[in-house]
Amino acid sequence: MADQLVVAAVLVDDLSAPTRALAARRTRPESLAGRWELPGGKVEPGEDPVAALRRELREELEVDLEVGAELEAPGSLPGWPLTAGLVMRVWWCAVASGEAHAGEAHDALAWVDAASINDLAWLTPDLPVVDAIVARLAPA
Ligand code: 523
Repeated sequence: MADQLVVAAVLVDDLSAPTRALAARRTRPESLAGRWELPGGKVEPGEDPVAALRRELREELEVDLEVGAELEAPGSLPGWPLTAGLVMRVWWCAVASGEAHAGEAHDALAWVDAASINDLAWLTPDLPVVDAIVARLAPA
């Protein structure tokens, strides 16, 4: 069976010169509660991945996105591997309208810079993505 695609946003303060990215702390399931993630979720059958990204961020954080370039996974991988059977694609994004608010899926949000991003307890599969982000954030 093909991998289930998950999409996530690196929501930054400024797409052309990012210094801060938004981390979100999960409320569920219990095994992931309290861990930080790049916000996103599963692509539904037949759904365009970027449309899914817009839908997830609207549902979870009440923001409309400006979607920038994809954060390419290393090598020839089609995306960032999560757990078995799940692969994640990630896009640089900015807020086009709205202000990010934690809804039911999250209980805290944090805008983190290169110096503080690794202070958070990230979901393990997000760690390689965080490394790639840090490498591209300008000092705040
Ligand atoms: N991850 C993950 N990192 C990350 C996201 C957005 C998701 O490791 N940045 C994992 C966590 C879950 C799976 O991908 O095991 C699906 O993400 P989830 O639960 O946020 O997707 P939803 O909200 O679409 O899931 P359902 O409510 O179950 O449909």
